[in-house]
Amino acid sequence: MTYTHFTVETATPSIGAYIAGIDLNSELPKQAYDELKHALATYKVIFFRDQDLSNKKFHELGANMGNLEIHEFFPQLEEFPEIHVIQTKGGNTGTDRWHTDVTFRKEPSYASILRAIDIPTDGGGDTMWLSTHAAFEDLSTPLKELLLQVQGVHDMRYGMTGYLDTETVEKNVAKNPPMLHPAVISHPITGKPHLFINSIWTPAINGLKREESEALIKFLHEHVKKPEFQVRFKWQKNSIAIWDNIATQHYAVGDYNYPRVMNRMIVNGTKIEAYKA
Ligand SMILES: O=C(O)CCC(=O)C(=O)O
Ligand SMILES: [Fe+2]
Repeated sequence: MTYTHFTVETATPSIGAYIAGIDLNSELPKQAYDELKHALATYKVIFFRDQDLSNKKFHELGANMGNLEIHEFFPQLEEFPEIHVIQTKGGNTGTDRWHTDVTFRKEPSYASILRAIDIPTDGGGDTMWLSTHAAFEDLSTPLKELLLQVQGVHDMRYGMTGYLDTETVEKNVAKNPPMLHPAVISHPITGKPHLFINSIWTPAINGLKREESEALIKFLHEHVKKPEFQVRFKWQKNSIAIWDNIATQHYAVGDYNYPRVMNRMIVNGTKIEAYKA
């Protein structure tokens, strides 16, 4: 596709693109957002620099990308409850693990929009993403064929234990019981296969013997870490990243000691279907 509302510079062959020549403060036609959605589906994560937006304009960006969710337990702006405030001090944040967000839901969120409000002054606090399509394509044919036949277990308790108190974990698990998703999903827009197993929420593969499941899960959690599948983004004030949640995994690098503040919006869920070879 030729983009008419902005320029695109590819970050890596697998994933990521820098979008420039667009001012998100201006009144943009629907076509500009259609192009952004196309770029998002193509590059899986898109990056913007120097977008000095009011909360209203930031919210407008989100609303134009899709239906926004209000998250159960993240603090939010009073005026725009869909804008969540994520404050972390580095170290053991819980998001310093490769993951796809909320895969314990039947319909995990489709996209996330993150903007830097206050970032470490001495470097640190980058975010990384990987393409679950590239990770799948890199596997051998027999292993691909096995994965196409099985489902992953997605369990909130697995991801939250050790990060939240037992009462909070159990309250949330009661509302979100463990869920099965195909180990390889078909992307709802591109139709491409994506590995759908992640290290925060997926403790097991259904249908295998326990030892087989443990060995394969361990292998897959390591496999996705290949640098060839990844991109790393260094934040600046007024940087924005939009990622396709179900086409990627991400990792918030915890190498800082600073009250890092981000705003986040989430575009609501999308139906997950198995990839049919
Ligand atoms: O803080 C970040 O860079 C990303 C944290 C994260 O995992 C998320 O926002 O879903
Ligand atoms: Fe996340």
